[in-house]
Amino acid sequence: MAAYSVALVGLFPELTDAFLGVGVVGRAIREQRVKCRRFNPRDYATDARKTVDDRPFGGGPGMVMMVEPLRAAVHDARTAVPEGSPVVLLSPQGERFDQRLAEQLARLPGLVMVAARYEGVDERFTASEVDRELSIGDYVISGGELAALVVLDAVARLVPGVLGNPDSTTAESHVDGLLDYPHYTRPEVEGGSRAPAVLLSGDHGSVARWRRREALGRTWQRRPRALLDRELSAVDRQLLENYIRDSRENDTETE
Ligand code: 9WO
Repeated sequence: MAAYSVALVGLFPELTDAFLGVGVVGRAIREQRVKCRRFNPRDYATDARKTVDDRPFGGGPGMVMMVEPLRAAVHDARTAVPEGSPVVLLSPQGERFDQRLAEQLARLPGLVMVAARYEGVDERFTASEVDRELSIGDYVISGGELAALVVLDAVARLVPGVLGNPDSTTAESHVDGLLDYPHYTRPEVEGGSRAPAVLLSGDHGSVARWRRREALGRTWQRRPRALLDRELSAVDRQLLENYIRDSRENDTETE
């Protein structure tokens, strides 16, 4: 299997080191299922001071990342990834990144991801070099590096062989549009609260039905829109009705 190739373009490559060394992503890199190279626009600055930013035309606070050092870094980054790997700018103005997009990106041979700093990049860089802009959510952070790592993590997990057991992807939040079910471990009673008896029953069918019911119920309570967007099977509808009935009974008991 060819490795999934990622090139990260940004001013603070050392920010990504700890993350790329640990856990599922760290192992994927050690096993060369995912390759990650970094390109620092500062290394491509042409003046003696290594300038990568300048004052915004029109005035105002802060600095803007200049086109040329970024463009030169992206050109080298492109040579490190296969043909057909898009250039992605992490940006609050971008399309919202979600599991569906992660699956779409994981089907490509690789990615170039550009992390901005300061007040952002010159719009002419975006227009000439960037294929798509992605946002991880509507909040202000100081730069694109953390967003690039979020995208890299979500995509790397979907690369074949990265998760040993393919089951463990499908059990998690969002993969089939549902939230995850609740988890419990020892002790059986914690602070007066007992873990659900069904999970200790050893009855795998009942455990699977209970988890499905909880996943449907929590999605209904916390992401009602996500349920409206999908067609439920007869079994799922039954499980959800059962959950809703139970939750209404519990409501009236505490009234
Ligand atoms: C500044 C600002 C000012 C007024 C109103 C909204 C505003 N948003 C921002 C802003 O997010 N500025 C960026 C912060 C400038 C470039 C560096 N920053 C950044 C954020 N890079 N990448 C992100 C980001 C955030 C969420 N998802 C992907 C990338």
